[in-house]
Amino acid sequence: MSRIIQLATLFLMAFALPALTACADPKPLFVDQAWVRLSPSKDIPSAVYFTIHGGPQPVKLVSVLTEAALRVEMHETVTTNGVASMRPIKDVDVPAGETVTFGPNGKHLMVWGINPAVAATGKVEFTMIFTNGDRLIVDAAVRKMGATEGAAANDKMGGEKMGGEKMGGMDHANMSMPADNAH
Ligand SMILES: [Cu+2]
Repeated sequence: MSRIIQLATLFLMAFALPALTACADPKPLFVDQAWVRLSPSKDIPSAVYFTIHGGPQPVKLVSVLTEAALRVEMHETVTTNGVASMRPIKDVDVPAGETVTFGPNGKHLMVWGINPAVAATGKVEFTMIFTNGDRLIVDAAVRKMGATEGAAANDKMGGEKMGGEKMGGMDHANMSMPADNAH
């Protein structure tokens, strides 16, 4: 009987020890809550939002790649006098242990030419490259633009106002638009 208990104890230790070790490590750099606001037209780029959780050391996000689209750019929306304009950004600082949000009316990815066959699977895979050498594979959930999805997205963003549902007619090429239609 005592032998069985010993074995059981060994078993528990074998499973418990790795878990304890993992707890002692600082949290790694990771990305979650990634989603694509899929453009209804192939002439208008889609926007991608996500949250970066900083790891033990400060890094920069320097590049985002995907095989499922023609082009990806990192953008930042800045609102001045009620008019939002976007500019491409080269990299994004991710301080150690802090959260950086890519969200509506702020930083976002602008993605041109998402392969419709990939979008139809409900997710698009991105590779995010950081200055520490990390290459994180991130699946972004596809949401088509529309009232229902917009409301759901709103909930997920903590009720933050999103003006994006009406952006169908937006001309993205001039990189400037009313705040109401901003990303
Ligand atoms: Cu943009």
